[in-house]
Amino acid sequence: MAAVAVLAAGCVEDGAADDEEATAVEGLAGEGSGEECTIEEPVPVGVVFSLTGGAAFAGEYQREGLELAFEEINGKGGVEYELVLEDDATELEDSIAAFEKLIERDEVSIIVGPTLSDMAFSTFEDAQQAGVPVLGISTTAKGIPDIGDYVFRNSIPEEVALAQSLPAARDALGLENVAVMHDNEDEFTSSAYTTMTEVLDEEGIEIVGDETFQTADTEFRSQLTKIREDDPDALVLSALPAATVPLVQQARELGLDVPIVGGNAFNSPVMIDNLEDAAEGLIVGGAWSDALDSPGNAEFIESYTDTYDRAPDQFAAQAYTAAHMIDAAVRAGCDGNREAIKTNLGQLSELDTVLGTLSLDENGEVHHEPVVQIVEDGEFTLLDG
Ligand code: 1QQ
Repeated sequence: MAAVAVLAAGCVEDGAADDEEATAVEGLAGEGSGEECTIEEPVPVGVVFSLTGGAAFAGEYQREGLELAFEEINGKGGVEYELVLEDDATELEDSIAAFEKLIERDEVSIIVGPTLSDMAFSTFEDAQQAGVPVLGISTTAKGIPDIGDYVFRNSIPEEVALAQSLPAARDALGLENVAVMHDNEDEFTSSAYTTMTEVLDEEGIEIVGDETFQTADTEFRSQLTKIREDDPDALVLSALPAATVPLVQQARELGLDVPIVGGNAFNSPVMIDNLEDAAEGLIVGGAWSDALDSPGNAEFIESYTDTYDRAPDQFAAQAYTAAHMIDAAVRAGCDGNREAIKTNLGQLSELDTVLGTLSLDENGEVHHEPVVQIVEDGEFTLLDG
């Protein structure tokens, strides 16, 4: 709350017609550059995660990863970041309200989140209209960066993850044909389904079964029975974890023992914890692995585990990376204002991060190497394709 008062006092209220100037805060424009940059006011960073509800499996890790990184960064001195955290409860209306609050009331310089693409398609549009930069860290659906020039993400799109994981799975398992199942209600899983069918087609893998369900479904036996009759070499699944857990359990119960291949949403310890033995052989494409030899990864895992008493996952790693990207952008111009962050975030190139060496292109899309993993003996292990 103190930050809000400071911000209001620091606002340039000269009645400028130009929105950029009207929202610029003098105390957020610093002196010096890079590691020597000092900024008087704390830089307000809005955060919208799904801390409760269906996507909390990711949201909690995201909160922890982001808070850890900003605590470490604040310790460096010169620039201080102040987080304003909102829970969207995995509900679209809550996500929209949280964005509105952060934009209008808290006057944050940038927003990190939301957790789901399902919400990002609306909330990023609002941020774009308001001229507030946003950094998605788990929004992987196709088309997110196209929303506008204030929209960035560090979460590799599902199409990149799948373009790597499906051929890797085919090579490792000798797949010739597969069945596909997807949640046709959620934006991300629907978008991933389209990508899956495209990649399968390109790779010459035949689709012998194709079934759908909805986000809140818990009963999948009728679709799985049909798929068992199709006798595929593997099941390719586009679902959020809440549906994936019962779906995989029911598949195994029905004797559908084929390998199951998925994307980003599967790269979570929730899968292994809930599925136990049924998780064996799951193949997941994604952005991060604890086995990655990326800059700072070992230190990140150690520091996270010491702080939270559990190991990080991909969602924590992407959140951790977001803080470092924001800090790099702020220090590049030594300016914590919205416009400066937008400009400098857009120029990030070859940044060393725990996800690997990462760049953003002119569209705000992220580029780094995806990873493919398989669950073996209850652990994610890198799969060499
Ligand atoms: C998206 C996703 C989800 C799996 C994040 C939790 O990738 O909604 O785009």
